[in-house]
Amino acid sequence: MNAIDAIEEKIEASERLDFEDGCALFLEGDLLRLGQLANRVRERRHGDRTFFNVNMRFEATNVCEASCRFCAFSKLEEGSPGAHTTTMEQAVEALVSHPDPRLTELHMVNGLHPGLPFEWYEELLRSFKRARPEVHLKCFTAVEIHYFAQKFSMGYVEVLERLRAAGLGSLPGGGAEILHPDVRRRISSDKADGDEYLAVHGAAHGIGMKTNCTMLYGHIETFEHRVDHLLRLREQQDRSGGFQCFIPLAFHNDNNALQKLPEPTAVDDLRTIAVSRLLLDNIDHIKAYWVSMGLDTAQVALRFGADDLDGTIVKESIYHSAGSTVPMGMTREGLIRLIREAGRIPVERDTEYGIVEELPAAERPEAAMRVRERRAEARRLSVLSSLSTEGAR
Ligand code: V47
Repeated sequence: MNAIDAIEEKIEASERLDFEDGCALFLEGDLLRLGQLANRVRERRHGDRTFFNVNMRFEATNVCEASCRFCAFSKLEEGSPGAHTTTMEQAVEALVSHPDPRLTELHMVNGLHPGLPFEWYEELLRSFKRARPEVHLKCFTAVEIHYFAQKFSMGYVEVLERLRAAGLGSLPGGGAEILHPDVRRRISSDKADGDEYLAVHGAAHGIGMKTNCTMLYGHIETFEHRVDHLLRLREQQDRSGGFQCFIPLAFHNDNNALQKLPEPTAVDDLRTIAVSRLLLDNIDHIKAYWVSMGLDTAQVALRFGADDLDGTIVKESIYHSAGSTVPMGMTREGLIRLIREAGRIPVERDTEYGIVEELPAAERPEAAMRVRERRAEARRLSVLSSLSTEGAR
């Protein structure tokens, strides 16, 4: 029996896969067979249901003390060209002027700004909540929480409790990069290390706060590092149980110190989604983040183990600074269409996977529009959405 046959038997018996299995899947697995296995597990959990949300991104500041080699978004110092820190008024305006009354989530990630007091972040959250109390605030990566704890001499739980009292709902998964110290030291040496990233999530789970987790792949790491990363997340989930969703993030190589490296291809994206679904047997959702892998690959990923596409976003900065050419945002209708054309059932969710609306499946998924027509439609819808955003300002 070859390695993949043995792994299939384990999957059929719902047995946990180990490090060697993970490496074999990356190195030996035929892509379509891998996709079938992951799809089986995905359908066991979720059937055809595929999740998305109406959300927006916001970055309060791109001033950052850390110097991650993959990052094209941060500016090291206040006052340097392109450095930006929001005012409270601008932040509230961005939320209030969001054109969609169905908005359920604000996802905020920031640089590690050396000059802002902790109270500034508390006031920012309170201002968001006053403006639109119904919107869930998924804000601050574990790296930011660790930075606050060090800078303001607090424990993780104290930081999280104070932010929660000001309106924080959950933590996004950013900042995981590659947890293995040999890689992390080389790409992001001056921020929370892998154990600290996991400890922040453990602290959040300990006080009943949900979080997501990520992996930045396709740069200097090996497949073994990826498997090691996934297993570290799985062990943390065994300990603390609060990860809702895993999001593999494909490296983008524009405007950063790693720009000589090629970017991962669609085959690598699909393989990574599939292996993640198979190894992470204790995390409910695998997200094909359409900004990171592109609309087309994200749609195919819905047959390779992914059950979530993330959301409408409106205006994304991290990937667009690093060369992404996907639209800045998608309309709700555009996401529904992508999901339906993959033959899946669109389910609009809130941040914590509460159901907002379960939509009917397409009547004839086999009559899907041709790819080019669909792309043109998605672009048209996203232009319409940016026009209506501007109109609302
Ligand atoms: O932490 C930065 C990554 C992350 C690059 O929790 C890059 O639902 C590729 O975490 N190429 C931020 N990746 C985004 C993120 C995220 C996205 C969507 C959903 C969720 C969620 C979380 O983006 C960073 C970093 O790992 N990143 N630069 C780059 N050049």
